[in-house]
Amino acid sequence: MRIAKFFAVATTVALIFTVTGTADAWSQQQLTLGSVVGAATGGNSEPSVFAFNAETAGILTVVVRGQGDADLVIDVTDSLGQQLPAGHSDQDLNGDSGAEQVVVTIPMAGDYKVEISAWGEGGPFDIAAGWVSFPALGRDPDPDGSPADATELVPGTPIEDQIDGSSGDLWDWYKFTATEAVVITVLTEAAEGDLVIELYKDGEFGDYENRSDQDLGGVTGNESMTVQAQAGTTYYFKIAPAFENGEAIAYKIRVGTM
Ligand SMILES: [Ca+2]
Ligand SMILES: [Ca+2]
Ligand SMILES: [Ca+2]
Repeated sequence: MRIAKFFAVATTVALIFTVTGTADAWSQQQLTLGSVVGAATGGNSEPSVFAFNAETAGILTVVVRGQGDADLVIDVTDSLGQQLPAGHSDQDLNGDSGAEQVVVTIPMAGDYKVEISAWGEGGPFDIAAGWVSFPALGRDPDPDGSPADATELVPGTPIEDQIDGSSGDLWDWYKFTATEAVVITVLTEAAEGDLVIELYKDGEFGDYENRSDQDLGGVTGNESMTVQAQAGTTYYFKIAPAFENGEAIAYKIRVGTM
């Protein structure tokens, strides 16, 4: 009996250590709904991360108020770290750099993250969140709306596609796997609409490595991105509208290597 109890305690302790050890950031806990909770964030690279599981589509509200001078930022992302539309707040409400809030449409059931980070030094804050289940807001996953579903780019094979925010097609993901060390260039052309290309490293889909909004030749949809690719590495390219206004943008994308 005593031995069994000891093992139960030992297992629990082991589980706690396991969970702590695999947390993907400075701290991670479940997002508390309906009440104010105290927490703290480290600097910019040590966010406080709250996990949220949505069982339906709906509306998530997150309110943060700093307890000190920290300049806080809210980011609401999907499980891969992609920021959701309207999921970013660094508004410094009423001139208070620690006062942030968002109202985010959660488009489908799944795991999401709320990250509270800080510019410069972190500090303590209060966080409150509210959830309204709203299944009618749900939509099917966009076929290339996630890096996990990125279309492979092949030299010599241009692809014609479009973005249409009004139908939930907010952006398109592409990828290129370098089999040897090469220089790869990705180009977009669009007769109308303003596009950007963002470059991401595999597994780090929250912050881009590089971004093109050069409007080549004065054409707002014409962009290029050049990468010194390493052998065996996959590079991800997100084609997105420069402005979240829901405008449909038809474009052509191609990749070249040298
Ligand atoms: Ca702020
Ligand atoms: Ca898309
Ligand atoms: Ca552009």
